[in-house]
Amino acid sequence: MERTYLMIKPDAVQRGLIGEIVSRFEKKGFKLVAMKFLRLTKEMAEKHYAEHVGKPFFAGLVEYIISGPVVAMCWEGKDVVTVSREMMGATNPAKAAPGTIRGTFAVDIGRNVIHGSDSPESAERELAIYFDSCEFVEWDRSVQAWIV
Ligand code: FUP
Repeated sequence: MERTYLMIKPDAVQRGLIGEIVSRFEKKGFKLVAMKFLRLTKEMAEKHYAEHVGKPFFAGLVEYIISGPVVAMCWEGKDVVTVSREMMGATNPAKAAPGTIRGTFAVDIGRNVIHGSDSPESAERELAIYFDSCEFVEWDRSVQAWIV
């Protein structure tokens, strides 16, 4: 089954949005298989955002992502990479559709509430930054019975 890496960013944690965001993915029918509350080190942040090294927003992005704790999660399910990005809305919250997570809770691209992997390959790379293989929990969600 496909997996993705989702991260509730420091602005959302500060604003008390953890429950609201987790709830959306639970209700959709995805399965939580790993979860951790942590503050990123600068090294982790630079590894996570390696593709953006050298871009004008890189320093500010790293500063923001290490500014407070985040919720690191692995979610599993059918087409979870694509569907979770649809649920998140566009990277720039000003362009995110109403009702999406960013469309509902954010206005600034530099404070956009949540991260989600953009491909299954990115998901595996990112998950390895945050989790050891023994931290992924195997369990059954009864909801899976009605997903065909
Ligand atoms: P996403 O795949 O949605 O995480 O978006 P990107 O990989 O393109 O960007 C990563 C993060 O960099 C975004 F969450 C927001 C931030 N960013 C900026 O702050 N300014 C920009 O111009 C582009 C991205």
